[in-house]
Amino acid sequence: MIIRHRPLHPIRSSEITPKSVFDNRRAILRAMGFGGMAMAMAPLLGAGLGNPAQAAWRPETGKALSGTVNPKYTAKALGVEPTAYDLVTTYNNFYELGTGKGDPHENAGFLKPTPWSIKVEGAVEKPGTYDIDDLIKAEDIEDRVYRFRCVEAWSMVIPWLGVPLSKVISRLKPTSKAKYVYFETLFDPNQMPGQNRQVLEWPYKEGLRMDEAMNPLSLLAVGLHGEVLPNQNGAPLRLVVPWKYGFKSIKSIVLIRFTEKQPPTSWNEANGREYGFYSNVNPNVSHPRWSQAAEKVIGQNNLFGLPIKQPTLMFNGYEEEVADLYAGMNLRTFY
Ligand SMILES: Nc1nc2c(c(=O)[nH]1)N[C@H]1C(S)=C(S)[C@@H](COP(=O)(O)O)O[C@H]1N2
Ligand SMILES: [Mo]
Repeated sequence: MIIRHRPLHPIRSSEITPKSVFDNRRAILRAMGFGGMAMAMAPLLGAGLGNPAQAAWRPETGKALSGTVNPKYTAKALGVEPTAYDLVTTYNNFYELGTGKGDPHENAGFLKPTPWSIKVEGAVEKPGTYDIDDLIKAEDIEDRVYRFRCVEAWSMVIPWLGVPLSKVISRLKPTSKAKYVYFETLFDPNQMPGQNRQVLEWPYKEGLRMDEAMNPLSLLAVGLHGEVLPNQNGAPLRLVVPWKYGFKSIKSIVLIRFTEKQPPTSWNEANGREYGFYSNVNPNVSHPRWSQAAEKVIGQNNLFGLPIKQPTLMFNGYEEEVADLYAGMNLRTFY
């Protein structure tokens, strides 16, 4: 979306503690009995969300994670192959970890997704600070393959593991005043070195209208390609709204607020003429600086090694499931 920069820090992923060493440390701590401490604290954090004593479900970064396959959203149902793991995890937009496509992968080691808590506030009956293990229930995790379309006119197909946002919201019980839900990403320049520069007003913010949030397509992702979510993809918890441009899918969420008024969003705040609140994928409405009619398919090249382009679909192909949300709205005005 903006100019390219050099990676922000000299530390490479390879210099970060190897996973085997890390796993071993954890095993030693567990053997010493420290593992039980998290269990003892769970009831405090989980108060109000039922089954509070449930053990932490979340494996460490890079470990296998599975979910119930949702037959509506499989690669077969889409008729396309998922984008390779290496591309999904090395070609990223995550400005907190750098503005170049390779920076988030390079700087991923700064982010510490464990422990992680999420503050819930505003027009809601069950506000509080929840540990991720209490907010996301293992048995709710689904395996869903979604199309993903960035506003920069490229696309991927990503096999997510996540919980329908509607399930989490229903348990938190928003009041009748809640018309929108607003999200914020972590603000911590030590974990997110990109925040040392004011490329956006930090923290990153996004929001949805309540009916968009409650649409069954909206997902809170905790994994991809059968693994715990890699840091560069927004660990440990990020939004996925597949009928909207990628920037709506906010990463590394630490705050969920239910509001009466339409909340501010980062890209709209940065440039309201180019990025609206709705940001529905729409091949008929050009971005002021480029067409949105087609998209580069990441990972698919032609005989000359050039990226294949394909036509962009209305609502990114999810028209049947979401068009009703915008009945009567002029999609040129509400872009
Ligand atoms: N916090 C935060 N969330 C973010 C972004 C970001 O810079 N910071 N980039 C957005 C954009 S523009 C896109 S296209 C997607 C990219 O998600 P991916 O890297 O997992 O493919 O994340 C979105 N969420
Ligand atoms: Mo994007």
